[in-house]
Amino acid sequence: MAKLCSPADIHVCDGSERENRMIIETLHAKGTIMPLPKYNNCWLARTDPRDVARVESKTFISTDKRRDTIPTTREGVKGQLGNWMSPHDMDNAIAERFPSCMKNRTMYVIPFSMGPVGSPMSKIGIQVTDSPYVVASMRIMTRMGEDVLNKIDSEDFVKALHSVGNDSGPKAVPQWPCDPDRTIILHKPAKNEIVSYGSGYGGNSLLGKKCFALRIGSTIAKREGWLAEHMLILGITPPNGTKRYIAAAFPSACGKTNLAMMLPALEGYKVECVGDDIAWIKYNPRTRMLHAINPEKGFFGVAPGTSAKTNPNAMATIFENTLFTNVAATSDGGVFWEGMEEPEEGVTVTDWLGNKWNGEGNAAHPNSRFCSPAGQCPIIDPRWEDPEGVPLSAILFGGRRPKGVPLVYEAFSWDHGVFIGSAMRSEATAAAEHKGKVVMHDPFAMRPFFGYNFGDYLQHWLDMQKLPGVQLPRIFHVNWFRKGQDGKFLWPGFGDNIRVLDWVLRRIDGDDSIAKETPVGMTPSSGALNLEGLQGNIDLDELLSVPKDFWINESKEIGKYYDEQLPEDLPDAIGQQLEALKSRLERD
Ligand code: GTP
Ligand code: SPV
Ligand code: MN
Repeated sequence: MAKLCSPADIHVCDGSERENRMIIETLHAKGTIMPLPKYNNCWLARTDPRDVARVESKTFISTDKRRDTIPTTREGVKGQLGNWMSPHDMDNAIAERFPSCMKNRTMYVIPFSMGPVGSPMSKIGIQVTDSPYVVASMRIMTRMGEDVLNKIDSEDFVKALHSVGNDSGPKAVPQWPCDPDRTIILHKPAKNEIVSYGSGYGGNSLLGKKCFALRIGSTIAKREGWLAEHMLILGITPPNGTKRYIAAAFPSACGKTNLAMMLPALEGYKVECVGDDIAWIKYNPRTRMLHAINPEKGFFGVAPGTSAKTNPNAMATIFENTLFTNVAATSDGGVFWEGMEEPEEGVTVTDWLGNKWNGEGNAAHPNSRFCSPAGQCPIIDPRWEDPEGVPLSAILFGGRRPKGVPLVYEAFSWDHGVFIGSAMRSEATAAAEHKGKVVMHDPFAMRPFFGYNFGDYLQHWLDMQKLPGVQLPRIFHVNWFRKGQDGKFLWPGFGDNIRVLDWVLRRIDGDDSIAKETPVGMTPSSGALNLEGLQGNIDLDELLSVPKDFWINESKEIGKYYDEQLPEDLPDAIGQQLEALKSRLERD
């Protein structure tokens, strides 16, 4: 890589505190980050305004056969389930961008582990990068350094090459080099390789996250018989003391971090956080359950909307040893974003672009983030680094559905649950380059992250039933984002979501009296949700309703999606589930 990129210098990261101070000083001296003296060891980075989110359209998986990566679509239909590139074109894309791209820069070599070092569920990677911001972030997000390097005794690790590139055009921001016009994110599953050029932001550059833990991870998982998913993991202890773990897949910026750290509004419940973004899930022959680890070591969380009211546990986590990106700064050395408590009298705000903020427009970028050590979370689960992972009792799917989709419903079976995951849709958010609030298909919250053909992925999920003696988690769908006639959310969300989790737990316990059958699944029967102490008027009938016309349309839309996007790759069992939904709706 050094021969290709011609760096001025090579630094192999040991992960030490001393090294970290050196990296931070380098970033400070370059003007990439500024100190936030209001807090302990916190820093703010402002990116080039053209480099603020993941770029799905420039993200490719490279395999010999196109169909190994993406389903064959109907003639004339643009595929929405990932982008394929031939190995030849991938080589060319690299050759066009990387030669001498690190000239005058240091090449950092980052050995890192996804998952606790030494856990049988963990995997090792090495990322080469010319961005000290990436080094500082990877140190928070992964287990990085010497321990990991010492574990490497073969070629069995994921190889990740990253350069921010260099666009010296008129719009360039010197302290945040990048090359937006030529940005490209490439993956070669056959060789466990990732190559990323042109962006320093988030999932484009912290290659352990989406590129490794999800895209390459899902291909390894397919080969080895486990699952790599875009899911939070939490532990929940109800008043009866029986602790359970659940995982939940919501699309980007749809509430994973918030649910993973929730402060329950119901008395006597305890929620503890294992992870907020990614779960690696594997059958454990000892318990006969699926066990999950969080492969990450930090949170790269959405800042806007985070407040003492919505997410006090996040607020207690992120004001120490944190690297903020694209949030607003306050004149007293702190940070600010939309939804956060107002700054004190006399304190002025500088927006994420570095301009004085007059209260109009966004102070923070909607996809601005905090990058904080997970161990700082006051409710981090005692087993969050358990090498065996935690056993999953339930899996939730969910998204932003302003209309028609009830607060919660439960799948009739595993096949039905997999169907529900495949049919997930959600409003677009600022986490990627999409414009507007259009409702998009986002199956399993994985649309931007599949490492292989979605049809094969569905079959792999279905095949989990074949594990000998397996006790699979129950599957549910939730929607915190249904809106009333007035355009306001019908459900208070956040800490009150415990009321839904409570119902989920009681269903797992086998209480049949609290659910009623609807065409889409089992929903809470009248009076079954615990609404004790809930403020204000909640239109529960509306929240839980399953409008027939809406769902007839929805089922047609799902059918159209399958037919256009995977006419040849959809497993029969999923097609049958759609037919079953349609006939239940007819009967209704
Ligand atoms: P990624 O890190 O992009 O994968 O996002 P995420 O799924 O972790 O989303 P996160 O928890 O950061 O939430 C994104 C936005 O949704 C924030 O602005 C939250 O305030 C908001 N949000 C989260 N939970 C709820 C909820 O229950 N109700 C409402 N109304 N908003 C919520
Ligand atoms: C997401 O978009 O789902 C994220 C943020 O978690 S990023 O790391 O940029 O992918
Ligand atoms: Mn995410």
